[in-house]
Amino acid sequence: MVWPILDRCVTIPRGFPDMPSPSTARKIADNARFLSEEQLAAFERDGFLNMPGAFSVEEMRDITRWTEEVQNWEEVPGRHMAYYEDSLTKPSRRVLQRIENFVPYHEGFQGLFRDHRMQGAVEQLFGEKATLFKEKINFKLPGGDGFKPHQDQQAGWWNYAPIFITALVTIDETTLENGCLEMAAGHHKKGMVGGEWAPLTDKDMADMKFVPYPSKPGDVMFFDSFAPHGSALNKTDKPRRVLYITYNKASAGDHRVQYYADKRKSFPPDIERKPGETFKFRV
Ligand SMILES: O=C(O)CCC(=O)C(=O)O
Ligand SMILES: [Fe+2]
Repeated sequence: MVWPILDRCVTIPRGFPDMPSPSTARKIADNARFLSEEQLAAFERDGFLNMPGAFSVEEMRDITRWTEEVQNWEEVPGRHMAYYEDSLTKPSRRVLQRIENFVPYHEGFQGLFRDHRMQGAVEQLFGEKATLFKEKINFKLPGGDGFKPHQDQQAGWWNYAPIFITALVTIDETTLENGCLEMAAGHHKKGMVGGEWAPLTDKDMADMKFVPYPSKPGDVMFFDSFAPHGSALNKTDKPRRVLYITYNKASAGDHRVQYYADKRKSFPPDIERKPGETFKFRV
C-alpha cells in the first residue's frame, strides 16, 4: 500500500505498517472462509450481500467515536477531504455531507479496513487479494439530500480499475425516513448501464426494481460497483451516518493515490476551493 504524499503538518501515526502485520495476516487467513458458499452465491446473483450484525455494540461504540474524531479534525488543505452540501430544510446553510481519505490519518480505521469482515470478506468475494481504493463516511445530516440511483462505476471509477467492491458499515440506524440504501438486484453483470458521470435515467431503470434495505448499527452490506443503488433524503432530525470502504482487486493495481490526486483537482473538498468557485456533485 502506498499512501498519499502528506503535507508538512501531518505525520503518519508511528508504527503504521505498509503491509498487514503478521497477526492481521493470520487473522485474514484464518477467516478466509468468513462468508459461506450461500452468501457468495447470493452476491454473485444479486450484486450485493447484506450481512446484519457483523460488528458488535462495543465495536460500534469505537467506530462511532472514530467517526466523531474524524468529523472534529481541523480541516487542512491537502489532508482528509470534507464536503458540504446546501441544507434542504435550512436554505443558505451548508451542512457536512461526507468525509473521504481519512484512513491514512486514523489508526482505528486502518485496523478496520483490514478486518476479516471487511477486506477478508471482500477477498473472498473477489476470489483474490484486495487493495484499498477509497473510503468515505456519508453523514446525511438532518436536511441532507439523497443520492439519485447510479452505479458507482459511473463516477469515474472506470479510469482506475474494471471492478470494485464496497463494504458499507451502518453507523446510525437507517430507515425509510432518513434515507436508507435502496438496491436493484441482478443488474451488475450488464456493465455500465448508465452514462459516465450521470445518474441512471428512467430508461436505464425501466427493468430495475429498487428495494429499500433499512439497517441497524453494525450491519454490513457488500456491493459490486455495477450494482444500481440510490437513497432518499434525510427527513428526520438526526444524522444518518454510513461508512463505505471500497476495494479493487490487487491484480488491478493500487490506484488510491492517483484517484485522490485527481479528485482534489476535479472536485476539491470545500476547504481547497477558491472563493466563489463552485463545483456540482454529479454522481
Ligand atoms: O449514502 C447513501 O445514501 C448513498 C451514497 C452513495 O451511493 C455514494 O456515495 O456513492
Ligand atoms: Fe453510490
